[in-house]
Amino acid sequence: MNRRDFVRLGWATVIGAGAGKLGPAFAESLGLRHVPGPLQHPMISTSEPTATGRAADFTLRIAPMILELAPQVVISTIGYGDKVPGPLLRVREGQRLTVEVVNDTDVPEYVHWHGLFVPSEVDGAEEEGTPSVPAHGRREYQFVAKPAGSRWYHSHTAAMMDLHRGSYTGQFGFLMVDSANDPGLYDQEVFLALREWEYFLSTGDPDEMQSDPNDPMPEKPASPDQRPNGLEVSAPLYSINDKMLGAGEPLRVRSGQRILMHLLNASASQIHRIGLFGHHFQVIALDGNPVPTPQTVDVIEIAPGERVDAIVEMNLPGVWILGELRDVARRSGMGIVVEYANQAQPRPQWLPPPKARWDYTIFGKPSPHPAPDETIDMVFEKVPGGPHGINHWLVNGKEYPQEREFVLRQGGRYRLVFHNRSDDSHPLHMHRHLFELVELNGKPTAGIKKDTVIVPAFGRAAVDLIADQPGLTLFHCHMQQHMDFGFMALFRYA
Ligand SMILES: [Cu+2]
Repeated sequence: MNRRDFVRLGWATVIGAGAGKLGPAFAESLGLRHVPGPLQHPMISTSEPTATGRAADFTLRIAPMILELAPQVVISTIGYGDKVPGPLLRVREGQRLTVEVVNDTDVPEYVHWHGLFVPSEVDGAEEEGTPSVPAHGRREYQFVAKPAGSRWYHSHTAAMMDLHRGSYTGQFGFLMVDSANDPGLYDQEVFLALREWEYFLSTGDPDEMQSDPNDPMPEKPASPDQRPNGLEVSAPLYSINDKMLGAGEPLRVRSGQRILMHLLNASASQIHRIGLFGHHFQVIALDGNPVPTPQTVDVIEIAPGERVDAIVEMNLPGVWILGELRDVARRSGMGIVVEYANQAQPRPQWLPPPKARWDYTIFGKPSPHPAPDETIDMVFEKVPGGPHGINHWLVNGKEYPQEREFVLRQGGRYRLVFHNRSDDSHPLHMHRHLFELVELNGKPTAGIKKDTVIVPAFGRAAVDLIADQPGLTLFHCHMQQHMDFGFMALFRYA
C-alpha cells in the first residue's frame, strides 16, 4: 500500500464508520470498498425561471443538487439543471446561440465555453472581463457556435480553499458543435465524462501518474528542490458521468458495432488513463479537432480540460469494464460496464490492457512549420508549501496577475514554448483560441490542433498560435488548485 492508498482508506474508514450501507454483494462484485452512507439535504426548489426578453435556445440553471453516484452513495454538489453532466447542448456549426443562465446559488458564477471562438465578454472568465451571473440572478450568453467538434462548458469560478466551488462541483456539460461534414461512420455515439467527487486536501501525492523515468525531462534542474510539497487535492470517489462503476446502466453494444466515444476529463485535479481489455481506440480527434493521422491505441490518457474522440470496434463479445487503469481509481468508481447483447456471463471483467505510452505526436504529420513572427517563452515553477500550506505557481517568475507581459498583435504568428520546471504534469489551456502542437520534449510534429496540452513533469512543449481572436485571453493550468494559486496569465492584443 502506498501513502496515497493509506490516506484514502483512512478517509473512507472515518466517514464510513457506522454508515457503510453499500450492499456488500454489490460492493464485492465490483471490488469496491465501503463508502459513506447518504447525507441529509434540504429540498431544492424546482420552480422554472420566467423568460427575459428573447427566447433562449437553452437554459442552464445553477443550483445545489444531490447526486446518487451509487445505491447509498449520495453526495451534495452544485450542478446545471439538476443533472451531472449538465444537459448535452448540441448545435450546428455557425449557429447563433443564446444560453440563459439562472444562478440559484449564493455566489456569482461564470460559465466558460471551452474550446469555442467566442468574444471575451461571453467567454466566461472574470479575468477577461466577462460579467458574472450574479448570485440569485441571471445572464444571457450569446455567441456563434464555432469551430465544429467536441466542446464543453463548465464553471470558471475561483475556488481557492473552498473545495465546493468552481470545477470541484458538478458544473460541467458537453457542448457538441456538429459539422455539416460529419461522415457518421459509427453505429452508436456515447458521451463519457471522467470525474472525482468529495475532494479533500492531503499531502499524499495526488498526481496519480508516476512520471516515466524514460522521459527526456529537458527542463529538469541539476539539483532538485528539497522543500516539502504542499497540500494537494485528492478525492475518494470516482465516476464516469454521474455513476460509479456498476451503479449505472451498462453501455449496451452488439458484436460488429462501431462506437464513437466522446471522452471528456471533467476532473478538477487528475489526469486519467482509460482502457478496455481486448478492444482498441481509434483516436480521430483531440480536443474536438480531427487529427491528421488517426491511430489505434490501447490506452487513452486524458487530462483535465481535454477531450478525446475515439471509435471502438466491438469485436470481443463479453461483459467488460471500460475503466481507469489504476486499481484504486477504478475500484472507487471510475469505470463503466460494456455489455454485449446475449451474454450469459453477467460478471464484468477487468483485465489490464497492454502497457502503452501516450504520445500525442503519433497523431500528427511530419510537415515542417513556417517560422513564427515571434517566440514567447513561458517558464513554470512551483513554490512548494506556501501560504495555507498550498503550493504556489510562478509563470516567468511571477504569480498571477500577469496583465502586461503577454501581448499579441492581430494577425501575428506566435510560438509559445512551455518550460515545465516542476515535478508535476500540467494541462495548459488557452482560452478562445486553438494552437497547433509543434514539439513535445524535442519531438517535432504538425497538424495537431488543441486548446489544452499536457506538458509532462520537467518537460517542454511548443505550440503555434495565430492571433486572430482579439480581446483579453486567459491562459492557465486546468487543475483548479494550480490555477487558483498563481498558474495563470492574461494575453492581450496590442
Ligand atoms: Cu497544473
